[in-house]
Parts: sequence; C-alpha cells; structure tokens
Amino acid sequence: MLREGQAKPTQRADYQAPAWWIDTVDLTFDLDPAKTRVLNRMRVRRNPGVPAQALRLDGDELNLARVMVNGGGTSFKMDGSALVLENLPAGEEPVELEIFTTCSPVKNTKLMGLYVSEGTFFTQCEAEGFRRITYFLDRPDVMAMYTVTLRADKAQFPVLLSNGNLVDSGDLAGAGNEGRHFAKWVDPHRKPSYLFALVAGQLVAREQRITSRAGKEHLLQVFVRPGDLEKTEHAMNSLMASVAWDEARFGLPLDLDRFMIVATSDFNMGAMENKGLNIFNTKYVLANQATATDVDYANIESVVGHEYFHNWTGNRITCRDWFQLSLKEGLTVFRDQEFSMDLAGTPSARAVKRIEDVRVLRTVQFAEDAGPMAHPVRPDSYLEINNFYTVTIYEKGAEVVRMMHTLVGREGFAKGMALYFERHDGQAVTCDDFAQAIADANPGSELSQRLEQFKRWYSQAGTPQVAASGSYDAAAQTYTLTLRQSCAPTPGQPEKLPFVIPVEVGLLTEDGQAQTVQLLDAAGVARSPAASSLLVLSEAEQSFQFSNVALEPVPSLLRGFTAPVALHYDYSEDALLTLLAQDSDAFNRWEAGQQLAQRIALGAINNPAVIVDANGEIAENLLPERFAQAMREVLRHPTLDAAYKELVLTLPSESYLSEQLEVVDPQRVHAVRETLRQQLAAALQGDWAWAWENHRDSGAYRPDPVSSGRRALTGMALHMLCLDARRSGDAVWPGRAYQAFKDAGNMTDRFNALSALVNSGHPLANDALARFHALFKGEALVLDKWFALQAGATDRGGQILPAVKQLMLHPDFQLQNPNRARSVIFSFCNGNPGAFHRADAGGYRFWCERVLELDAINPQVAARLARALDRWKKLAEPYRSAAREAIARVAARPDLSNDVREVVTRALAD
Ligand code: B3K
Ligand code: ZN
Repeated sequence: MLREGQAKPTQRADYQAPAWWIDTVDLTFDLDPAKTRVLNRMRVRRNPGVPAQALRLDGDELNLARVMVNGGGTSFKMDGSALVLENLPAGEEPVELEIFTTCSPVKNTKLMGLYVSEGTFFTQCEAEGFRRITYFLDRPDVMAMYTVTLRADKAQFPVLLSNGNLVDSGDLAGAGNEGRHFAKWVDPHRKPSYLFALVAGQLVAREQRITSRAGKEHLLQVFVRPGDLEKTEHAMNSLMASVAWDEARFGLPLDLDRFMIVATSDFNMGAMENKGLNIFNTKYVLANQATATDVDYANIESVVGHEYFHNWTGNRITCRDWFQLSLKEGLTVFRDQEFSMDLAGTPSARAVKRIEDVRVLRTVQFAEDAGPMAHPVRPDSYLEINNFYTVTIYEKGAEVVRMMHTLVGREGFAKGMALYFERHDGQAVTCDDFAQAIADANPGSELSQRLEQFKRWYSQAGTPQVAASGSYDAAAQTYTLTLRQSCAPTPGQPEKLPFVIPVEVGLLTEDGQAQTVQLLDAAGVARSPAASSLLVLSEAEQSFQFSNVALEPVPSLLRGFTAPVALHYDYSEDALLTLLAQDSDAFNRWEAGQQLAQRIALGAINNPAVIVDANGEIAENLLPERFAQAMREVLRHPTLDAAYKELVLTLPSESYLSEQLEVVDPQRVHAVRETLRQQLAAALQGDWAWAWENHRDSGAYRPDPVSSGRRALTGMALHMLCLDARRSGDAVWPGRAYQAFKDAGNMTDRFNALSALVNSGHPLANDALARFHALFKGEALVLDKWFALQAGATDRGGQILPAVKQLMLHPDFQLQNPNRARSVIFSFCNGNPGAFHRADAGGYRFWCERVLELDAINPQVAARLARALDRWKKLAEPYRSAAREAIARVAARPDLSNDVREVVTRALAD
C-alpha cells in the first residue's frame, strides 16, 4: 500500500537509455565538515539515439546555490529533489554546465554520500550516493572522465585523495586560504558516478611498489589512522596476491599507476570498489595476531580480493542498470571464492572453503528464497536498491556463474571471460551480455545449446528442489537415476519453468569403494568409463542410465554442490554412514554427516514424546550411539585435516534446521540442538580431550589454512569440554580454558577460550570478560567481538535479552557506529534465534524499537535489521502473532525510510 507522496518501485522493464550523456566532470571541493562547497563543471550532450528531453539531474539533501549554462545564467526548476533544465540549447553540441551546491558531511549519519568519520572525510556512492554530493545523472550507464580538486585545511586534513592519478598539489595562496592546501586528481578511466570517491584526513600509509608481469610499475598503498600501520601487513599481502592472481588466472592486469585502500571505522558494509581508491570497513583491513582471529584474516584476504577483482568485473565493465547488479557482484564473488581456493592450495583446504561458502548459501540464501524478500538474481522491481545487495544477488549469483564454469570447464570459462572483455570493455552491460559471451566462446557446450533455458537462473526466484531416486538392474549391470525438479512459488512468480541443473554424480559400492561406470548419452551410447559424471538435468523429470555398474550402488549426488538446489534422496542410515566414512568427494562426505545430524535433530523436534522442561532442557538421550561413533571416527581420523573435522563435527545451525520444518517452535529447535551438542560433548569427552591435547600449536602464529584449522578444532574441543564440565560439575576444563584465555599468544586462541567459558555459562566467564575488556579497551574491532560474544551467547532461561539491554547502556556502546550496532543488536536479533524468539515477545519489542531508532539515523542499517523477522509466517504460536504485531507496529509509522518500508511491507504481504 503506497501512501501519497511515497516513492514508487522502479521496474526493470521501464529501462530507457539516458537522454543526455556526461562526458567530463570537473569537481572542486572546499572541504569543511559543517558546510562543504562543491563546484561541479560538466560537459553534457544530448544522446542522439533518444528523442529530445529536458536534462533531469538527481540530487538528494543538497543546497543549491547556482546553476550556469555555457557561462551564463539559465532557468531551471526543481521536481521533488531533482534539478530540471528544460531550456538547454538544441542540437548535438556539448553544453558546459556549472552547478554550485553545499552539503553538511558532519550531519550525514546515513553514511551515504560525503560524511565524516573520526574527523576524516569519506564518501560512499554506490548505489545512489553521488546525488548526495552534487546534481548528476546518477545511474551506472552514464560514464564520464573525472577531474577532482580537493581543498582543505592542511593541519586537519593533510592527506587528500581521490580516484586516479595525483597531477598537482600544494599550498593555496590568497586571502582566506591561510593554512589551506589542495590536491588535484585525474582518473584516466571513464567511470559511472557510483565509483567516485574522495578521502581527506590524517592518515598514514603502508606502501609497496610492484612490477606486473608485463613489466609495468605500480604503487600500492593502504591508508589507516596513525597507530594502525602495524595492522596493515596482511591487507597489503592480500592485495599483492590479488594483483598477481588476476593476472595469472584471467590475464587481467592492474590498469592504474596507483591503487589505494583506505580504512574507516564508520561504514555501512564491508568495503567499496571505487576506481583506484577502495574504501574499506576497518574490520576488513586491520589485523595483527593479538587482535584478529583466523576468520578475520581469511575475510580480509577475500574482501581485499573481491574489491580488487571488481576493478575489471564491475569497473571496466559495469552494469547498465541496478537490476543487473549480479553481473558484477555474482561474478566477483565467484572470482574471490576461486582466489581464496587457489591460495588455500590443498584439495582439502579447497573443500573447506567450498563447504563454508555453501553453508552460507544454504542457511541464508535458501531462507531468503523461501521468504517475503525472495527475488531473482536479476530482480524485476525494487523500491530501494540498497535492499537488493543480498545473498541472492551475491552468493546465488556466484553459484550461477559457477554453474557456467562447470558446464564449459575451466578453460572454456577463461575463453568466455576473454570474449566478454573483448566485446564489452568500457561499457555498461547486462547479465544477458555476460551469459552470451561465455556461451559464444564455447559453441557446442551444454551452456550454449541451452542458453535461453539456463538464463532462467537469472529470471526465476526460489530454490529448486531436486528429488532423486535410483533403480539397479543386477542382471544388466545398469543403474537408472531419475531426477525430478520443482520450485515453489515466490512473490509474483506462481509458476516456474524447469531450470538447467548440472548434477555431478559418483557411484560407490555399499562398502564405499568408487565404481568406475559409463554414463549413456541421449542416444544410448556409453561414454568413457569414469568414477564421476556430470549430468545435466533440464526437464521436469529425466532419467540417466549408467552401464557397467558391477554392484548395487550408493549414489553420491550433487558432488561439490554443482548447483544451488536442495537435493532429496531417501538414503538409508547405512548409506549415509558409508558416504561419511568413504566418499572421495569431500563435500558430500561432509554433507552425509550433516544429513545424519539433521535427521536426528528433526526426529527429536517432531517427536511429541521428547519433552522440553521449564529450563529449556531435555532429559532423554537424543544421540544414537552409531552417530556418536561415526563422529568419533572423524575426530580421530588419522589423515583428515583439522579444519575439515571441525566442519563435520559442527551440527547444522538452528536457522538451517528451522528451514527444514513447516512450522517452527524456535525454543524447541534451540533446546534440541543444544541437547545434542551437550550429549555429543559428553559422549566424546575423552576424544575432545585428545583433540585438544594433540592439535595445539606451539610455533609462531601463522593464519594459513592448516594452522587455522588446528586452532578451530582445539577451540571446538575446548568448548565441548567446558559444556561437558557444566553437566559433570568438573572444574578442570573450565580452569584450563581460563588459563588458555590468559596465556594465549593470539586472538583466535584467546577468543575461543573466552567463548568456551561464556557459552558454557561458567562463572569464570565474567572475570574473563572483564579482563578481556580491560586488555583491549582502545581496540574498537576487538570490543565489537566482546559485545557480539555476549549478545550472541547461548541462552539458558532468557538471560540474554536483559544482558543485551545492559550492553546498550555500556559507555562503549554507540548506536551510530554500524559495526558496534551490529555487534550487539544484530548478534542478538539475527544471530541468536534461541534468545531472540521469546514466548513473552520481549525480543520482538526490542527489535521493533531498534529498527525505528536506527531508521532515523541510518536507513540502510535499519533495513538489514528489519529482515530479522522475514520468516515470521513459519513460526508457531505464540511467536507468530507476536512477530506479526511487531512488524505491523513498524509498518504503521508514517515516516519510515523507503528501505525499511519495503522490507516490512513485503513481510506483511499475503
Ligand atoms: N559494491 C559494494 C557494495 C555497495 C553496497 C551499497 N549499498 C561492495 C562490494 O560488493 O564489493
Ligand atoms: Zn562486490
């Protein structure tokens, strides 16, 4: 329901080429936190391909002082926040436009456009922030050459940065310019406005000169606040690795003399790929072993890589319109995933990365696909584009690219990328253009034969369900595998057509040996014998035949997770145990363990005889001995990597389990999973102790996959041992955890030990938390961890919500700072279902208040929080009604941002 005056959704089908082009932009900034003056000189010209129209420039919260055309005055009008020039000269001659505006960066709490963070100026323009800096055609298909002059007080803002190359700098002369200086930057590449950036403040840089394969010299710089320089080594190493990787794997070199990264502690997201001047959340730059965990190190590597890879996939070839966002995001996530895998090296470390990525996809994206915000990888409409920077655009988009990679092979994909750049370098294009290039470079491939159908991955939302069944003919030694696909309706899409789904399949014997078999092609001709085959499912139902199958097989389906689908096969428990113990495909081996655990958990959740008592505890034994034994064998396995073991031994999350249920009682899900964890802790007590003793590293800290894996496993073991001590009353392990916490030589071990104490609810936790806080008082990112740990801790009887309210009163809490707000509020509402969903609705009331409070400060952050109740319709009573009421209370507010309004309106829609 739209109220009068409210914005209307933008539709993909309404796309029109711009009526005007902007060829050059010359910006002069007089930077002042309270009132910054922006002089914008543009050369614009009519787009001859489009009927003549007025020039309509986007603007938002700007104060307009002057508009001039070709050096003289002009008439103009305002239409809402847009500046409209109706009387520009006719004809194709370029027009010189001069617009003078002011804005107030210090008041900019939305952190979009130009803002101030700890006394330093930063910008964020994607998607539509440039219009908050000056009037412009703020759309990605308008690409211009930029010249930028920054002028500011030299003592306060000694470093002045913008995109491209520094061409001039010095002190400003003349009256009123005492103590002021300037810097002039020219970007040698045309770019859309969303890639504009400036930074001005007191910063220091780590610098590195590199020489490319082609022998060209480049300067890499990582800018941070003074004092943080020693935390930039890993980011710089990651940047160097990224430059080398893109050149080696895709032949894509760095196209700038200078490439800069700047870190800020006030940022709405992870980082931003502005041309030559990436701006990062400090969380994805700063690390040393005392303050950052292994996970932080890995995230820095992948985010630095991601932003760097955008330089080609996003910046050199950009999006025609924001509906094409996955063109750059899906492809760049695919590239950063491949980068991390290539750097990880061993097959086992690659599998660990793949499992981690799939786990996010299945937990978060599948839930998005099943909820009110479900949208295709290329959406059809949006009210606020910032709401569409989603796991569907990013992670599912990356899976779509990965399927193309699977269908055409690694070489074929590289050829496709080369053709994509040959055709579209310097252009703003669509997802269709990308898919076409990959297909055209691979004539005869399954992709090019079925391209139109394949592209349904871009247009249809929802997670396809694939049901598999098999039949074995012992006499003929053939095995027939039948696959059926379906996809549930999503908002606006009641019916779906079949997708093209690549399914990698291997056949094992009952005792887990690989069978080398022959897949029969459509004509019934046997392909060469193989231990694994790629099936391409393109019809609603399709059967595939294998010959030469000596023994009744246990199928290993969707190996490596070759498609973003939910696969269903009615495995016997024995078959799952075989796959867990033997499958040569590491992904499916992990998956078999997850399915076993899921069966046990869902069985208990759905069994009315399993009683959850008033303390949220379950007395019965839920853990079958066979499962415990299988987990013990994984834990004690002589050759599996520690990182992999940790993944197998982690039970499916509460959110993932909830998605498998029709109706969710979140407290019951929580109780069952906690009980299972507690019982796994007890059943394997001696094994956990063995794992802890045998995987501790004494050598120098290195965040590589092998040693990180060992720390992850010892952390898990310590956690399980403390959990078990809670049951037995034993004091030894909590004591060791406390000692490990105090003695730790790195943040990973220290935080794991602290987390073991906090999450097992041990009395020593309070002392440890106080020490931790004292130790890291001045370290904002570490304090974020401290807050997040407490807000995300295991709830036992409802103690977390009051603790969260207390945390918000802590002098270090700051609602305006997105990292801090996320560390407390999101960790509770989005990350702690067992604490958030309370029968007394206290969690939902808290959510409602915080969404409204944040919306007045920063709508983007508020809208993310608003999504915590996306899945309310699935909840059992009394949660369902209470959640609905809380959402309705938000929706009833007349002054909501588009961001929050879109989320709550969709949530309440039928
Ligand atoms: N492109 C940015 C995200 C911008 C988000 C705007 N709300 C970071 C990235 O994906 O690399
Ligand atoms: Zn990106």
